[in-house]
Parts: sequence; structure tokens; C-alpha cells
Amino acid sequence: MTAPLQVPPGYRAHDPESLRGYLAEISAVRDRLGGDPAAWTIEEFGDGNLNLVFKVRGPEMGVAVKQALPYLRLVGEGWPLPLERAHFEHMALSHEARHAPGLVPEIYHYDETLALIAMELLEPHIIMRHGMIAGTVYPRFADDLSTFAANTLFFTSDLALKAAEKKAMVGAFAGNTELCKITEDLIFTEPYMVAERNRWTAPYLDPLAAAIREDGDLKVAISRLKVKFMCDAEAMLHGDLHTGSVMLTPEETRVIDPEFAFMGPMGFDTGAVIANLLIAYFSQVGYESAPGGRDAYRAWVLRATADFWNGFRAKFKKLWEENGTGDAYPAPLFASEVGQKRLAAEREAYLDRLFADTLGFAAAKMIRRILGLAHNIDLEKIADEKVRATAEARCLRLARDMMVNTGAYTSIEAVCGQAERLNGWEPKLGG
Ligand code: SR1
Ligand code: MG
Repeated sequence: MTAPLQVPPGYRAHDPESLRGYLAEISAVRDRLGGDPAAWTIEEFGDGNLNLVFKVRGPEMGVAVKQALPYLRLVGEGWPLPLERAHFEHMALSHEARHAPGLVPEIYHYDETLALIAMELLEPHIIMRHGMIAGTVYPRFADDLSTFAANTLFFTSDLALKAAEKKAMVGAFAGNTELCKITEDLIFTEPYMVAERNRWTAPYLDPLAAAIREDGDLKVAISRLKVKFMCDAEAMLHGDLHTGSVMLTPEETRVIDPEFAFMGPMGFDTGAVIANLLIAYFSQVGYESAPGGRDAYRAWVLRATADFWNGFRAKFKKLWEENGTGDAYPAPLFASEVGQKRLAAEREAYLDRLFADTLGFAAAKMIRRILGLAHNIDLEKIADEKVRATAEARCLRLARDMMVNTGAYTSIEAVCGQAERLNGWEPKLGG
């Protein structure tokens, strides 16, 4: 028998009824919901891997309540997980709200003991993955996400902060070790070895999974990325910036769920966005009623991918030009006319390096969603396993090339062009 999970005094996982009593005592929530608490409707609707999420509605408005469980919801009590992740999420949401106003949900209440955050209920927003499976175009997405990424990454980096401020942030997020460890294991390690938690569309992908486990160049490349993830405290990352962490409508975008936040390499966040768009791109074959039926949507996905990166790059550069008040690149070293030119060239070089990191991390995230523990519904919902495996094999081939031949991709358009070519490739599947 496994021992019962240890939780701190005062913690209990809420159910809808106990939550009703709790929220009735919290004026910041009660007053927003309005009316008699007995008449509020409360439903648990979390479909993520980790937490409880409740939708609470009163006569005045609705509120979302997210509570961390002491274990991983996806797996159960056999995988304990620290409740402190709610603390890191709350801290990250506060920074994000300051740097990217209007792009994260408003927080109404935070309870450290209960690991519970009550926040704005996003309606009629939906999780982006669901929208992409349905073939919905989101005209605001690329502009909003590139603003979110550029602002949150730039303003928490040494380019904007004084060294002491930046080091204080490194200290504040240093304790989110167990969520980082999930990433270190599930993204940077297990897909490249035999691991109990791995799964893939067998038998079709058996030969590809085996080839990846034998691929020395790929193992070196993923290990370099892992070191970067573990050592490069460049900026505050969202840490899990996939299309399941974006809720939106065609008019409005919000980024949710930064519980994996920590001070890490910027390319991990930008790479996550690009990886998930490319996964959505390849998965479209599973949702078209006739061949080519989703071509227009595919074209939009690739445009959004390019617009995201190009928008990010332009916005990040502008922020640096206008707000480069941090201790990195000290102004006195570049004060002369020649110095200004050198700094302008160095900004481009910095962003080129960030682009290469972005592609490496994007590739890592594409591979983990196909060979590791946690998959994406974009691919998982494709009922015909052979069609799914074909989409996954195309995705794996692009990812492998992005990670090992990163330097060959000098623009995001080159990545999109390669995705288009590979979408016509018929892989040799196992089985
Ligand atoms: C075991 S948790 C699996 C994944 O869910 C989260 O969204 C993160 O991406 C994590 O790696
Ligand atoms: Mg999440």
C-alpha cells in the first residue's frame, strides 16, 4: 500500500460544495459573483494534466478557481507534486500582468495554503488547441503572443533589469525545481531512451522511435539544449507556452497557466509557441473531410507561425533600443557613433542566436509530444492511427532536422517552407 500523500496543515482539495462555502467568505470573489452563494453554480472542468479548475457563476459574473493538487492529475497519487507551484504561478502571473497588460487573466484572490488562485473567468474564450482542431482562424493571435513573449522576456532579462533586481528574480523562482525536473525528464531525456512513461502510435512509429533512440547527433543536440535549459537564467519564462496555455477568441488572447515559470533561456518560450503551431499544422490531415480541405487553414497556421516570430523579433529589438536600461551591454561602452553601430549589429546577432535556440527548443517540444508521456490532442484526436502516425512522422522529421541542422534555417520562412514540403512526404511506417 502506498502511504497517504503529505499535505501542509490547512490544505484540502476542494470539491464544488466545499468551494462554495470557502468563496462565500472571500469578499473579493463573493462581491464579484453577487447574489446568494447557495444559488451559485459550480463545476469542475479542468482538462489539463495537473490541477483542479472550477467554473463558478453568480448572478453578476463568473470566476475561475484553479487549485493545485498534491499530485499529478494526469497520472494520479503515485506522482506527488509540490503545491508550491501555485506560488510560482501566482508570482509569474503578477509579473506578466505588469509587462503584458491585458494578455493574462486578472487575479481576484490568492490563497497560499490552499494553493488556490481565483481569477477572471475567460468567456467565450476557448483553449487554442480546440480552436485549431476545429479549423478556427485567430487574427489577433500572432500579434498578441509576440507582444506577450517580447515583453515578458525582455523586461525580466539583464537587458532591462539591474543585476541585483535580476538576481532577486532568479532567487525568487529558484525553488520551482520539481516542475523544472518534469521538463528536464519529459522533454530533454526520456524521448531519446527506453523509458517506461514513453508512448507513441505503435506499431506505425516503432521504427522512428527506435531510430531516434540510436541517433547520436540528436542525443548530443538535445543534451546541449538541456544544459541551456538548466543553466541559462536569461529571463522569466512562462515555462509551458503551448496552445493549451492560450485561451482566445478571434478578437482577444489571454495566456494562462504559468506554473512552470522559472528563470531560463528565452528560446524555450518562443520555441514552445512555434512547436505547437507546427504540430497543429501537421495534424490538419486528420481533420479534413477531403484531401486539401484544410489547405487554407494550413496556410494560415504557417502565416501565424512566421508572423509570431517576425513580430517577436521586431518588438524585442524595439524594446531593447528604447528600454535597454539593464546592466548587460553597458551604455558607456557603446556611446560613440561607432559604438552605436556595433550595438545595433550586436542586437541582430543576439536575436539570431535566440532564433537558433528557439528552433532547437521547438524541435525538442515537437518530439516530446509524439514519443514521450504527455501528448497533444491535436494529434491524439486523429482517430485513424495510420493517418495520425503519418502526421507524427512528418513532424518528427522536421523536428530532427531543426535540432541537428539548426544553422540551415536562417529564417522562420525557411522552417515553414520545409514544413510545407514535408507535409507531402509519405513516410515508411512500421507494422
Ligand atoms: C507530467 S505533466 C506533462 C506536461 O503537462 C504540462 O502541460 C507540461 O507541458 C508537462 O510537461
Ligand atoms: Mg498547464
